[in-house]
Amino acid sequence: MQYKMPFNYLINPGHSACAGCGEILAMRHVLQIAGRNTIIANATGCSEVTTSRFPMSSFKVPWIHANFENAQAVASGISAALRQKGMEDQVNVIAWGGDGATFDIGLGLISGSWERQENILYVCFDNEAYMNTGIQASGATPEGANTTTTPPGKKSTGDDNLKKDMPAIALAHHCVYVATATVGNIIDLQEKVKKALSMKGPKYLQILVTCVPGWYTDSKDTIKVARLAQQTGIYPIIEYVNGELTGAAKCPRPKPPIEEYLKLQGRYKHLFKSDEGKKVVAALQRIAEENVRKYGL
Ligand SMILES: Cc1ncc(C[n+]2csc(CCOP(=O)(O)OP(=O)(O)O)c2C)c(N)n1
Ligand SMILES: [Mg+2]
Repeated sequence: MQYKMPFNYLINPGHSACAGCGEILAMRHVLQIAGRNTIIANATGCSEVTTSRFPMSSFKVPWIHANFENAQAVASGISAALRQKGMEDQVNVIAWGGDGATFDIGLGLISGSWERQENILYVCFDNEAYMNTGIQASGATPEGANTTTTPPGKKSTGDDNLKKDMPAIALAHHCVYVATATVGNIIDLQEKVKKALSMKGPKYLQILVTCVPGWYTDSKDTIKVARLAQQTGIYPIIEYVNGELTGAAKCPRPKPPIEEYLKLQGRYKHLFKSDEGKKVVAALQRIAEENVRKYGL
């Protein structure tokens, strides 16, 4: 039986994402801007398993399951087929996936496609860990975060690796458009999707998406936490067109201290309980200050 839905989203409700999931919110807005003439190749992760449980799908556009590592390679094939049919300018090709799929597992195939300068928008939903499989640390996990593979304890303050600078990796591949956004500013996110899709060539958009169970946040704080990531300077919101910095979201004055961001998230709770932990808080504050200096925030 078909129900008549009272809304017109290209991702229907009825998916199984958590209440307060930042990722599903970002996906919905990317797709609303991209519109119906879009084909999506989706890397395995929460974005996929919450929306496409057989035999159902939340998507109202052509959507293809890819493996964890090869969404961009699937998109390469779609893009080549469209070129062959002379339809390249009529259809948006988007590959998307989580930070694990992007920063780590799929990076080789993303790199090859970028090298070939293919006309694809790659969107990374960055929730800073492998959430779908139970909160394992990825290359996007920030220093100090508690994940199931970086648990804090007597000799550990959580993850002790620095977050990879993925936008810099995209820039090194001469992507025509490279930007970051958060679910804390949907208008900015939408404008970036619009701009990216107006350009021909490889595009990279990285969206910070709050994860309620993985960050141990309250569902009601999803937007607030994402905004604080930008406002504290820890997650710089930047935009590059043809390699030139064209946008950088300014921090408010006075800038909120990093503690305001960290204290809303259980994944950083242990940092406030030991001297070693407080050193990590200070290190994160220094990273935020360095971002402010580097991008003029
Ligand atoms: C080659 C391979 N390794 C591991 C997995 C198991 N796996 C599926 S999704 C996933 C985690 C996804 O993390 P991320 O890309 O960050 O997306 P999120 O779920 O956090 O949105 C893992 C480890 C897999 N499907 N294929
Ligand atoms: Mg993830």
